[in-house]
Amino acid sequence: MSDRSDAPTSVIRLADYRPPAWAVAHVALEFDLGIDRTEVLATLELVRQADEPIRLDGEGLELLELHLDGRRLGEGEYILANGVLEVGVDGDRCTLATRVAVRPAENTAFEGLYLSGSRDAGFLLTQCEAEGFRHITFYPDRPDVLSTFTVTLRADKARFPVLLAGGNPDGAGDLGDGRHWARFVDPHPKPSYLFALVAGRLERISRDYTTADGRAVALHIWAEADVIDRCDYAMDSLERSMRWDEQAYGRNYDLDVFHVVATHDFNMGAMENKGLNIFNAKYLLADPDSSTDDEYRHVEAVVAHEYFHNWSGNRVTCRDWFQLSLKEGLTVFREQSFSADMNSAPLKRIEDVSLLRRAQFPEDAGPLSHPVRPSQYSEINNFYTATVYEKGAELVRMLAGHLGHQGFRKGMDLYFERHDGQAATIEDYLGALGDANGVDLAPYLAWYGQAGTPRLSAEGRYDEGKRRYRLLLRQRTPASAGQPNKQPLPVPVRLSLFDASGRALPLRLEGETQASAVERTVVLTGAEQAFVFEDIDAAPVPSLLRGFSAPVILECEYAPRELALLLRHDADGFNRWDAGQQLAGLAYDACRDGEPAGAAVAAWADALAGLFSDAGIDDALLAELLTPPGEIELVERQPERDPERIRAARQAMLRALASAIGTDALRTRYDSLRAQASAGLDAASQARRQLKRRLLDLLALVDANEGKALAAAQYDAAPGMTDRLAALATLAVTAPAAAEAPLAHFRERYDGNALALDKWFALQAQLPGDGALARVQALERDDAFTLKNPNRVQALLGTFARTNPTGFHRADGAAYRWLADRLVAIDALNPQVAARVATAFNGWKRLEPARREAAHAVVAELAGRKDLSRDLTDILARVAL
Ligand code: 0A1
Ligand code: ZN
Repeated sequence: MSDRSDAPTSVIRLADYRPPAWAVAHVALEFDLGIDRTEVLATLELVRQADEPIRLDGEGLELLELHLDGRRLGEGEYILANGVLEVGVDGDRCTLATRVAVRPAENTAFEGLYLSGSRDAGFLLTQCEAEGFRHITFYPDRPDVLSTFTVTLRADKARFPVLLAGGNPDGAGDLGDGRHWARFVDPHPKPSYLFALVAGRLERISRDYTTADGRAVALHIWAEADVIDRCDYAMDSLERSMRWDEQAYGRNYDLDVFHVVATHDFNMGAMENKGLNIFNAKYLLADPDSSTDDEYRHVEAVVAHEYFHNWSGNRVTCRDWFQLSLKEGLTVFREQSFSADMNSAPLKRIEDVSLLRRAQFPEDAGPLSHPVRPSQYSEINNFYTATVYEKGAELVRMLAGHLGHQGFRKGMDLYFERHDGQAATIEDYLGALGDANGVDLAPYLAWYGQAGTPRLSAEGRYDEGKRRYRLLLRQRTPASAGQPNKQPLPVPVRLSLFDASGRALPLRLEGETQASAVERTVVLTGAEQAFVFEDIDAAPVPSLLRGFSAPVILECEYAPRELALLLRHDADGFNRWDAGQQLAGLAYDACRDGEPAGAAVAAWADALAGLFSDAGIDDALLAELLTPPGEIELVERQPERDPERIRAARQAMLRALASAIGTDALRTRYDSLRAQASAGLDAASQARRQLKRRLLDLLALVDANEGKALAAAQYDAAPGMTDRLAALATLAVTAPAAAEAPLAHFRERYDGNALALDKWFALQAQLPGDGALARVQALERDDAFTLKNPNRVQALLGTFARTNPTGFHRADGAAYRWLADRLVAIDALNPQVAARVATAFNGWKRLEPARREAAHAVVAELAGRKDLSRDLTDILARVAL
């Protein structure tokens, strides 16, 4: 567990980076595994790099023995203090061996070696990123120390029949005393954070795979017996990922075996340990009866993400944790491209940008704002953020856009070739991409160092006499903590111009002899720049930032009819949707200001009503178009946040939409979709379910009685989880009393299915209104609730605090006080989870005064405590600022 905050917390700075004083040429690890006590013998072959003593990190370890070149060292021959073991050595090479004991069953923080599940039936596993390895043995626990590993596991054969570690198998056998052993050798040098082992009673599914370069690989997915039949989709996803990485990036897998393991006890989504990926069961298991369509897509995406790390992260790793986005932003981008290829590309883009706006923009606008490459941290676990991951992926996307498809591939090839087996930096990455293409990408480095979301303003002026259209682009990034003055960044703006009939115009910039295309990218490099387009016959409507070509907030004063035109005609699926979102924003403003019959509302609702009857539009895209920005994104549209008002205005605009389409039309379409209901996973079936859900919500909003009847019937007849959960959610919002029986039915039907129960908790945690807190408190008393399981905590507390604005931000502050109390309790068990839930306080400064005061009192009180973990203290200290 992390230090309590009364221990001195130190700030780590990028500027202080120094290469390691000792390298590890090889490490041999021997484990004698037990649930209560495990002994670890680590033999390190060390090679001097600088004139300094050997310093090894170690936390919570009981040191049993220490040997230097075969000689046991006594006290006085080493120093052990503040989590560092220091040994002075004369020569340039030595062998240092430590034997330590650790206590897996007591490890509730799930960092290092821990127990998943019960003492009797559970299994042992490890989590080492970012600094978990130091909880297993003494080691230079930093990503720029790469070594080959030999790992020997010994354990009771009946209790731990399966023994796994990363690398190729290198022998196994009986020890004769009821115990057995297995050895693994990993020939690829890796840092300690990629080490993993798993031991226990697990079942497996397997598949043979042959790489493009001819290597036979055994793929194994391991899970506990009761869920092993839910791993097939993950196996299919793994195979698709491996093939795709060969084709898209020329990357082959590089060991003889690849293991994937599912656990219900995991702090994050999954972990890319070399040759032994470990997954939160939430992102590995899938079956139609208990998983939604969204969850299937997430399984595919996370399996791909972890697999892609084998090159972007493992073969080329990070020099230090400031470079985290080097592997995470790049791997998210690779996964996004893969998912776009496997599914609908525009829908994937819409999903990813929505996530960026919902999670990263608010993070970047509040006190936790930080650059994609932070310059300092006090707890690295708190930097696995939407900024490092999602904004980081957007930066890679801009670089890829700048170089073009082939140029980017050439650059990636050079990056992997040049830095294979190394720990690299963002500069190395930009250098390789640039060198392969003969261009200088250094200007993009500023994106990595500057926090905050740039505002891009666009102003068009048409000159009828000269038949010219002048587009003036300006950028400005608001000040953020520690960065009062921001510099201009290179902002690629992909654009088209549309005439009044919705035709995209050929584009010729001033000074050019010929129009090149109807879409092109201009790059704004300074604070402001004008782009003049020639031969334009009438004032055009610009479609800007197509495909979301840069992670900025666009400020452009469109008339509602201009957005309606884009919504109807834009060929860029993303921008078409985004025009609808912008128009919805205007409609929302009108509803908030008490004008639900205003022109903007009519423009939005009528445009969508027109699309609704357009047979050519895809069901899934239509479902997205019919969904205005959520309550959390809408917060950005007012200076002070009052969740009740936001919700009421959003509901009013949805009613206007339903009446513009007409309830008869909604009902007819809903009925026809219901008649086609199936459990099929094909895109068309998924799209129908998504649209059906939107229609059910709209119908229920207009007529609660009808909504109640339809939702209840849909729940009873649902062929799979997507329809079932959607019906239950609508019912619970529309007719709480009528939802009681189905909720109880669901609870009983899925008793023992942890992931389905998480959805049951999460659904109820989202129900709006004053009764929300009492409901959540009652759910805490359910037998299935526990603060020890991260998924359960996220499902109930995390969902409530992050996605239930009217419930969490109730005016009397009671939910803030309750959450503070729980944070203290969670922190004593699992600091990482407590810290993540605490980020829900991020936006407190933007609340209206009464709520702001209540939130501040709670945050300040918590931040002043001295008995909390470093993880939680770090978040609170920054949020309280
Ligand atoms: N590298 C993993 C995510 C991860 C990060 C930290 C963890 O423990 C603190 C665990 C997993 C990924 O990107 O999938
Ligand atoms: Zn990752």
